[in-house]
This record gives sequence, C-alpha cells and structure tokens, in this order.
Amino acid sequence: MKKKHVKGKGIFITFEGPECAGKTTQIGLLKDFLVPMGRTVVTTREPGGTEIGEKIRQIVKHLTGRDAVVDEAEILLFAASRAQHVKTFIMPALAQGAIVISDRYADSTTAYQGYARGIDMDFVERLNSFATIGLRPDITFVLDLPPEEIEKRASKRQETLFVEDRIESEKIEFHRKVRMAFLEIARREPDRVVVIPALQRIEEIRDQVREAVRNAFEGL
Ligand code: Z5A
Repeated sequence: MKKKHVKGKGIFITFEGPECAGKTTQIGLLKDFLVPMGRTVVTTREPGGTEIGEKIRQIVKHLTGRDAVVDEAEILLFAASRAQHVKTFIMPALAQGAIVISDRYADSTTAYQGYARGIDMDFVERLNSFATIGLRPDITFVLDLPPEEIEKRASKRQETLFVEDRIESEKIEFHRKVRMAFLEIARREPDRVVVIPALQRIEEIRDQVREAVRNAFEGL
C-alpha cells in the first residue's frame, strides 16, 4: 500500500467483516490511538449514522415474518441510508479535516446483497457508486472470521440477552459466501483493503490496525 499525504486533511476509514468480528471494539481502540495525535475523530455506522439511517436500521434488522423486507427492498434501503450518511454526515466531516471511521460501508452491500444474496453485480456496483456519490474509503480493514466462530461468539452474546437479528440468523452457507466476498474484494483492491485475521487477541488486532494506519498515511 502506498503512503498517502494527509496533513490536516480528512481521512475516511471503514471496517468490514461479519458480525462479531470485533469491528466496534477495534473502532473504539483506533479512535483512542488517533485522538491523542490531535486529530478530530468521528465514528459512525451503517446502516445508520443519521436519523433516517437509524430508522432504516430498525426496518432492515428487526422486521420479521410477513413484514420482513424482501431482497429488492433491502438493497435499496441500505443504499438510501448510505446516500443520506455520505452527503449529510461523512462528506461534511471530511471537509472539516476529521478522520471518519465507519462500521461498515459499501463493501457490505457488495458482500451481503451482491455475492451472498445473488443480486446482479453490475447493478450492485452502479447502486454503490450512486449512493456513495463516488466517495471511496482511504483504507478499509476486513476483519476475517470463520463462520463457525461467528456462531460461537454470537451465542455467547445471546446468553447475555442479546437478540439475534434477521440477517444474523441466516444459515452458515450465507455467511461463508459473505466471507469469501470480503476476501475477493481485498484481493481485487490491495491498495485500499487490509485483511486482518480476527481470531487473534483483541490487542494483537489493535496493534496490526495501528501499524497499517501508520504505514498508509504520511503526516498523521
Ligand atoms: N448489512 C448488509 O447486509 N448490507 C449493507 O450494506 C450493510 C449492512 C451496511 C448490520 O449489523 C447488519 O446489516 C449486518 C450486515 C448487514 N448483519 N449481519 N450479519 P450490525 O451493525 O448490528 O452488526 P454487525 O456489523 O454485524 O456487527 P456486530 O454484531 O456489532 O459485531 P462487531 O462490531 O463486529 O463486533 P464487536 O461488537 O466488537 O464484538 C462482538 C463480540 O465479540 C463482543 O462480545 C466482543 O467482546 C467479542 N470480541 C471482539 N473481538 C474479539 C476477539 N478478538 N476475540 C474474542 N472475542 C472478541
């Protein structure tokens, strides 16, 4: 990965991977690393990040049975959430020189709706580029976790009253496809995407994320 010059400029970082990969945990730790450098750091998530996005999040995650969103509606809802997020939250923050770290972004649509649900990939790419208004992350971390491990970590959370949502309850084969999709995206875009095995200890992953950020940006 080539170093990018960033003195005082906004930086856009995304985290991708399956549920329970540790994205939220690592985003908090990366923020702790960047703030003492004097940078403004904002963290956000998809779907979500805006009032509209948070309402969409409720719909896509929690409506089930007859009210569950169909695949065609699901991809459009993720895209709608993203467009609102990019234009009203991410772009303004970057324009002010902030570091924006997002828990999921367009690669999730490619992986879940494109590869795993099988929606036409040309359409997914056009929709992603429309919804992101062409904004691409400067660096993306894929936290790679085998589906069997997702199940173990998720069932631990359920023991503490965590309720599994609609997408999380998909069969293991679906999560295998999602995993392969993220690895394929990383293979195609090595200048942007860093894959980190998520079976390591939290501190090991934290250090690898820091190292990759240091290596990717000059003038942080
Ligand atoms: N989705 C989509 O289909 N298309 C799209 O375009 C977008 C999203 C944007 C959003 O779910 C769902 O929407 C998601 C994809 C779909 N569905 N699935 N599956 P979400 O935002 O509610 O949640 P999530 O993104 O799937 O992740 P999560 O459940 O919040 O997990 P996480 O952030 O990756 O992990 P965590 O919260 O940091 O940690 C989870 C647990 O693991 C916790 O108990 C930790 O203490 C533990 N943990 C963390 N790291 C470790 C390590 N290294 N070892 C052991 N245990 C660990």
